[in-house]
Amino acid sequence: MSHQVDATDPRVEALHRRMAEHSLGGHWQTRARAPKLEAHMWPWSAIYSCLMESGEVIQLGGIDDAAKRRTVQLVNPALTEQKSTSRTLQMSIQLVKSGERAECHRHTAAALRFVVEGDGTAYTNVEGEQMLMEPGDLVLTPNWTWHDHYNPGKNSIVWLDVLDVHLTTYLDATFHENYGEGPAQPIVKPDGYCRQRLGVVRPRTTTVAGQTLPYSYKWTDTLAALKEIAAADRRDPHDGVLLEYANPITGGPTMPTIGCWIQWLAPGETTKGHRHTSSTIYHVVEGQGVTTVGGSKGVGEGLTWGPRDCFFVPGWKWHHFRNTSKKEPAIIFSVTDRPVLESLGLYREEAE
Ligand code: GTQ
Ligand code: FE2
Repeated sequence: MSHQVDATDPRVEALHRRMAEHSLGGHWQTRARAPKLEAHMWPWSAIYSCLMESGEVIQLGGIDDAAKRRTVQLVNPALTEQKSTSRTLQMSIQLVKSGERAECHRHTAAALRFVVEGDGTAYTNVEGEQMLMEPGDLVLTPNWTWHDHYNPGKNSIVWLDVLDVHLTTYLDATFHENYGEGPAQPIVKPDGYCRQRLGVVRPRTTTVAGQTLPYSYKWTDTLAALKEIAAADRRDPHDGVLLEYANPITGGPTMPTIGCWIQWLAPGETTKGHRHTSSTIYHVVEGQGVTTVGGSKGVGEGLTWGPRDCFFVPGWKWHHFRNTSKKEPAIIFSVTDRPVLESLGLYREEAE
């Protein structure tokens, strides 16, 4: 026997009214649901042309200005109010032109940069360490670390920013502080300091502080690992050769809230499908292919991608990859909220 609630019954109406007056509600009453997220593609051509136009039109501002950073944000069509890329993460593309400085601050949102374009002369200063940025490098700016960017070179630099700011905001834990002593913190540690101190071959004096530390992963090391492991044919059925940027101290995820991964699809490779509760934002480093998302196993919407395109795969959607080139590998960088789901006991996966 099923019982329906008749919301037009005057007694039910009266109850609902009285409850609302006291800021109360009934489990049987409807409520707004968060929008369902769909896969989405941001072609690099659109991102890049808007970013270059912003370089002409938007003056990089001081620390208190709206344009204290010059970024173009990837906005999920279902999350336009928050201007958010996924429910948890923000991916944006930042431009720092020759001679420009983005002034020093820190925030509780954790951030990272993945370099797309540049001549290796620009740097981010994280907690006093000069981290030179070459294409493919990954630079971590963990929660509450001071950071400023400077481009002393002749050419512009372009990188991806990823922040967990929507998660910190959801938790009412977003805080921000400007550096009080000028536009930039002094450089007190040379480039490479973090790798000398925390790399896998390191001085015995390294102390394990427990918190996430500033770190920079060089592209030469990442690419060498990808090539070696691809040559050894150590592949994941769902992602090709899939490598995690491990936290050098804990061996765990890149940061507590953001996992960074790099994957390699061999020429012509098609992966098997799977789905998991974490969501992922991808950036193609090189190559071309199709990611099929949604529907049931193997059938869904095809996202066709080429170099530098960015795309989003929501949680719990089946997806698989195909490298459409018969000659060239495809390399894809990605960021995921998987560490959050895992640490809360909410990570779940189904696979073909
Ligand atoms: O470069 O410090 O995309 O604070 C968003 C917030 C970049 C940054 C973003 C930030 C930064
Ligand atoms: Fe920042």
